[in-house]
Amino acid sequence: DFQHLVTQTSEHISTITMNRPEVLNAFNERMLAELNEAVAEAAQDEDIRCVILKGAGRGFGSGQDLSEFSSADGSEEPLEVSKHLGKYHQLIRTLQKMAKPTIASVHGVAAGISCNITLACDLRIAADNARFIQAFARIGLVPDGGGGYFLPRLVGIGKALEMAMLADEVSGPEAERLGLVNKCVPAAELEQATLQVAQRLAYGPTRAYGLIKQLMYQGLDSDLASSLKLEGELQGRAITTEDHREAIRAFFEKRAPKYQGK
Ligand code: T3D
Repeated sequence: DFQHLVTQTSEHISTITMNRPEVLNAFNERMLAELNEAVAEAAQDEDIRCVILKGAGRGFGSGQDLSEFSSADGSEEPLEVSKHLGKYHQLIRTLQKMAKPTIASVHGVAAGISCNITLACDLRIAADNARFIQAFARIGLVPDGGGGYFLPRLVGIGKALEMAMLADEVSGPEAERLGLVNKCVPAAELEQATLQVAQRLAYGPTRAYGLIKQLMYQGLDSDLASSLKLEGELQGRAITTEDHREAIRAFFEKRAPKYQGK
């Protein structure tokens, strides 16, 4: 049983809600451990074909709980920090590697590492009241949780440096203009808008989505020759899936395909 998360699964969609609203869902050690567990479970479960990550209460998340900060007890050894960070890194890697789509549904504040966890999801849907803050420089730190990797790739190096150094808030509409989020909707419509996208994905060709993730994320770090080689390998796998065969049958039968995620 989770103390700081609410998880719910229906129609192949797992919704994981961070639930420490009194501190804007700041990460204490327990919530981080629970999120690692919940995300790993969702990654393994073949019945789950899409994962939504969101926050309870007033916002998505306020980053590391400052009362449990590595330096709060005076221990500032680099090893201590890396031990702590390692658990965030595990989360980021699981989100990126899981062979199914992930969506961050963001309302209110997404600060510090909470902001960067949204960047590690495949899609971001934001409410117009969203506030993305690279809060790290405000407390003399560098963006962690994959911020140095995802942020410049999403918004370009100039904007990434501005967000990281000035640490100003970026609103939902501005985040949409920057390409930081896929879509910005009125706050009252966020839940429905997220669900609509999640449902499309959850009833889509899940195996292909997993391979698409691999192709795109590996493509970020490779040259054209390597990417073309990888695409050949992955297409070889996609073409043998039951969902691909079903799509071809459906095309000739002039009907919508019924994907099983197999
Ligand atoms: O080794 C390592 O761990 C390195 C890892 C680093 C990862 C990081 O994430 S570093 C960045 C950590 N986060 C921050 O620095 C953000 C701190 N919070 C804020 O700047 C503001 O709270 C916000 C801009 C996020 C939101 O402002 P606002 O005015 O909407 O809300 P608020 O009133 O400041 O916060 C509401 C409550 O949540 C408040 O408690 P209270 O006064 O009602 O009892 C506030 O203290 C609490 N809270 C907010 N953020 C955190 C927090 N408590 C603990 N940790 C927080 N991060």
